[in-house]
Amino acid sequence: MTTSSNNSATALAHTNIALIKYWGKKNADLIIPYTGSLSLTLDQFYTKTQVSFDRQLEQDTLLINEQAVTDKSWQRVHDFLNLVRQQSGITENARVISDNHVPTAAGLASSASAFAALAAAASKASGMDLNERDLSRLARRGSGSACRSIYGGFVEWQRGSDDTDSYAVPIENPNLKDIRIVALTIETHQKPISSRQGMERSVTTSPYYPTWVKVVESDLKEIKSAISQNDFAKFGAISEFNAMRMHALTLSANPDFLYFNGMTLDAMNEVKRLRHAGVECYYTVDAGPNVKVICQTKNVDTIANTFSKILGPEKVTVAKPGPGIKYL
Ligand code: 2P0
Repeated sequence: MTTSSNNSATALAHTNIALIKYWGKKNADLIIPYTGSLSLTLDQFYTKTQVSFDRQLEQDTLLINEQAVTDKSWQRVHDFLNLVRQQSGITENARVISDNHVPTAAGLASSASAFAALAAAASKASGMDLNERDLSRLARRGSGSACRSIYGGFVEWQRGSDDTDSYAVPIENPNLKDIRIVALTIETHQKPISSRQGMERSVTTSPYYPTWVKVVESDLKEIKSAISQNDFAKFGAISEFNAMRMHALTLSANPDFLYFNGMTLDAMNEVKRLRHAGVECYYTVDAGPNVKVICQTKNVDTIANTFSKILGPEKVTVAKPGPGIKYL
């Protein structure tokens, strides 16, 4: 008979920032996207999760940063564990202990690192020995962007068409190595509309959605060529306009919605001002008001200092490319 200690595993996953955004599901149950996407895994921000299957537990339990969680986050984790139980044949409930080193203040989403770490720890604790591709497929079922956090560096999520062929792959031998992301905290409050709801509304009501699906195809192709040619200007420009194309899907939805606030626009203008002054940098924005500045090492101090003066140094975090999943 197995004991709980044999059914325990701990994994660590870093978060990622999308340069070509994922925005819209073709299949919401399986989380199959309409388009591919491309991201950079970041070094500083990660989630460490321990999963222990234990037959003495009456239900799954979830502790995040030492706080017991029983709300809809618990439900989402419970649903995910059911999937792991179904795939592995294990029947025990699980104790999940998660430490999130993705400060809300950094304005980065934690669901990518959270579900990547959960997928790795839960699958291992259940006795499954998944390869990276199958781990990416499993993480995708928790949160789409999590499938990219299995790998370090530049990662492409190939949209595929069903559960078997929708997974992330690392970009092999990228020539574009000298990348830094300066994460700016504009606001730490919960967003008014979740990514999940926002995507669905964009898909079902924006008249521009079919065009988005078309342009992402070419944006992906072009950004991969910029990465292989070490063309930072092209890389930054594509990242910036792809993000704006995504946000155009919120403005054109019905009812419309917007993740930016006034400070988001100010920060975007400041990035443009710096760029015109010869400090090469570009912006990207996810489903929230926070701005991430894309730059190279040579300009990172100038950019971080400029925004530290505007926002305060505690609102400015510099990140580098980070590693893929690790078991502890
Ligand atoms: C991305 N975002 O590619 C895009 C860009 C936000 C903006 O993936 O519904 O938490 O769990 O699959 O992955 C955020 O959405 O969504 C996201 P679900 P997820 O990173």
